[in-house]
Amino acid sequence: MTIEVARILVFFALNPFAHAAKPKTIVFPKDFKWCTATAGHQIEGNNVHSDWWEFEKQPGAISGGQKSGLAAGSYTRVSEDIALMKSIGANSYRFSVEWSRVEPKEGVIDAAEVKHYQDQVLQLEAAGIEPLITLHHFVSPLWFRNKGGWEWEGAPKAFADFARLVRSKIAPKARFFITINEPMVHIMGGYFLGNVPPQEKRPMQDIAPVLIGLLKSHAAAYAALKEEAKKSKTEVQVGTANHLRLFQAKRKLNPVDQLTAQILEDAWNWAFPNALKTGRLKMKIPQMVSIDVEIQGLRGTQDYLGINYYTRDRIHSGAVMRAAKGKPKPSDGDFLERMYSPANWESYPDGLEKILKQAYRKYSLPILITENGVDDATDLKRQDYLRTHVQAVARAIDSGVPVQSYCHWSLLDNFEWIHGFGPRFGLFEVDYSTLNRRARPSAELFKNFATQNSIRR
Ligand code: IFM
Repeated sequence: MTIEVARILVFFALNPFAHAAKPKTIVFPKDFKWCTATAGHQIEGNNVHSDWWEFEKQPGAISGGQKSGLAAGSYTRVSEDIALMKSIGANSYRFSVEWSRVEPKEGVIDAAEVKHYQDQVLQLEAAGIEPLITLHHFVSPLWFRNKGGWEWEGAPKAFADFARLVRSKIAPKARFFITINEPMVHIMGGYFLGNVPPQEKRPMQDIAPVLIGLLKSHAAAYAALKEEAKKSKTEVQVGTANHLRLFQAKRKLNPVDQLTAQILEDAWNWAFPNALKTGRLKMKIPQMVSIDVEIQGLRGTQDYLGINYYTRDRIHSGAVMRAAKGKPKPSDGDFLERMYSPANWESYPDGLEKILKQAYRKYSLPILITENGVDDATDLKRQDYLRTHVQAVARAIDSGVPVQSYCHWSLLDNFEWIHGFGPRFGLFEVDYSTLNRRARPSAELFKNFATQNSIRR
């Protein structure tokens, strides 16, 4: 480089007006995936062989005594839902294959259900929509839960067999798989808070065997998917979808709040993907949990990092301590409850940009945004939420983070777990009395981004 060229470069780098010359539009990579996301139990209906179906029968399990029932009726509306995706320019769809439908009893495969999902995959492929397939999205077959779930010694093999079947019989060309959705949400809800199946309230230290079983099952499914792909000389990318939150000190300069935020971030956000990177599960929250264990076959079992991002948490150390002891003050707002209540989630798009950059620094892996969205029946908040979060993704990409896809949660309104049908996450509204779908204005906005493959900053 000549001195003259270097001088010009330095001039532009330092010149405060150089920003004005920056393009106002960020273009996404040409093979970027614009995706919508759902999960079987939340949309299909009649998931009768699952632990959630059983759980919902208990009075008080779900807000207002609701049940998933027909959900959004998607099981019988596959073509209609694919047409909705097509109408908004989506070129990828994240959905789950319900294990309890395909294997309603241990070792018994339901051929009609296999065919159902095969058809769904074929229809997606014919529509030019790439499947991103989740194998476990909070829901297990009832028989699996009764055997002991992730703690059952047969869990890794059973889950790997299911993974193998999905790749070989249902989606032999699918390139992207998510083994487990939101492992930390799943485990904390089911085994610490105890408000979802299997409804256990254990001391935090005693979640260790479940986490270990889950990690072993993930590793076994990863290996099975890779083997299947190798047999058919195809490629497959496998990872997990992690619910990552931005943890920040509530009192910015308070060192105890800062430390608490850091401890929670390490345990909640990173312990799981770190384990997939290193093969070692390490989790430490003083006086609550201390795990440090090596897991065979786990190291290097993520080809990309899947991120579900919704919000940030402002951490007040006192409130966290009280919540952990189960004695929150009314003024605290229960920190853990809040994590499970989408109605209270703050829109904080800068958090997504920060998390993307941080995740890339940590793992140097491609990133898939596997969920992002907001509960909003009016759609007024959603339009702003969608625009500002896609802008945050664009900024991250512009600064060099290899984000490959953006999945909006959700394609359509659906059964939001313990909150029932109250929350509305859909780009398409569902009228639950008719199961008719209607586009919200955000659907048009999504379409603009997807078809132009760009956004104004
Ligand atoms: O609906 C859920 C989804 O199942 C997992 N991630 C968060 C979403 C909104 O709460």
